[in-house]
Amino acid sequence: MAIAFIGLGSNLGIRQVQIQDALDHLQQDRKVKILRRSSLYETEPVGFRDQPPFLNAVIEISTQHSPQRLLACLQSIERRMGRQRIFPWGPRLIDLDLLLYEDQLVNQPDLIVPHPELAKRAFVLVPLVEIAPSTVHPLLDKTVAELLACLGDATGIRRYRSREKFKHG
Ligand code: PH2
Ligand code: MG
Ligand code: MG
Repeated sequence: MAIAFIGLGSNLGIRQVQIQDALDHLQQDRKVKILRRSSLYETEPVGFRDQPPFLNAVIEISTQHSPQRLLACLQSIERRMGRQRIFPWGPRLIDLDLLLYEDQLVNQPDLIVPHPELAKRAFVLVPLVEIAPSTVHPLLDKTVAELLACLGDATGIRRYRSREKFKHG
């Protein structure tokens, strides 16, 4: 069993329903167990700014899938949920990103772990720190709480639904 962290994002349609649907899909996978989930955060778009605000969350899972297999599962859920790649960094119904997988480093054309943007993105670090502050980034050798402190600027992130409410729907 490996511990992994997954980032969820949505900025089209009924965002909260999409995030919950993605979690339901993941839960149906016998090789994935969701251990913890963060609150839902409403976040200003980063990168391409002229698009609707996102809902973001992070979950911690234990899994028997390899990183590559887990990526394939996440992409399959995105496809089944009808995600279309409009353009990179553009609006999306659902985005499932593999952020961390144990302390493994993966560097392949279709998969880089830890997620290369992890340390730069408050919309990932804030929910990640909420559920697992002492997790160490295996390349930067800092905890995610330290990375968030280094980033300094967590403006544009607000709690949308607390962890408890999110959990029970
Ligand atoms: N995802 C992106 C680009 N920009 N901005 C926010 N706030 N949240 C996201 O999930 C996000 C983004 C590309 O994956
Ligand atoms: Mg993403
Ligand atoms: Mg993605």
